[in-house]
Amino acid sequence: MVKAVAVLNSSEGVSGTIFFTQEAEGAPTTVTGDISGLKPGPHGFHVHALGDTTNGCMSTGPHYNPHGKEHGAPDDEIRHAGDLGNVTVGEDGTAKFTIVDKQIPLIGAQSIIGRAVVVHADADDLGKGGHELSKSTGNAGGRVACGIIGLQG
Ligand SMILES: [Cu+2]
Ligand SMILES: [Zn+2]
Repeated sequence: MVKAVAVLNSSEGVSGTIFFTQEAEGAPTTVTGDISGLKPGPHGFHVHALGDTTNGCMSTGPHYNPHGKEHGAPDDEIRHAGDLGNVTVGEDGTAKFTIVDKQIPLIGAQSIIGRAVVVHADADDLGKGGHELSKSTGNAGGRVACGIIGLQG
């Protein structure tokens, strides 16, 4: 089994830790997260292409997209590999979630190790909002927190 972790950093008071596990090559990856300090409601949650935070979350690049597809929902055939949809934040400003996904391996050529997870200010419209940004970012607003995905022992 391969394990990874991302500790979220934020200039807007958001904190959290995201854990990733993959049992073997070709198996789905399980993502478990705990985030606090967000406004209640849905927030876009993605793997972005780069593990570069030299300019905060802005320098993590676009959504991880090794297959050159348009933005979509996690269950869509047409989606970026990094499209993990939304996490839902409760009235207390916290979210606890588990996501199982087949397009974000920790093992192999398309590993997400060294890339970044990003939490957005607003809901991801999953490509269906009709906004000019829907097919690229889901129009999910600013990048309020991010963390580099690193190997864990
Ligand atoms: Cu994003
Ligand atoms: Zn996307």
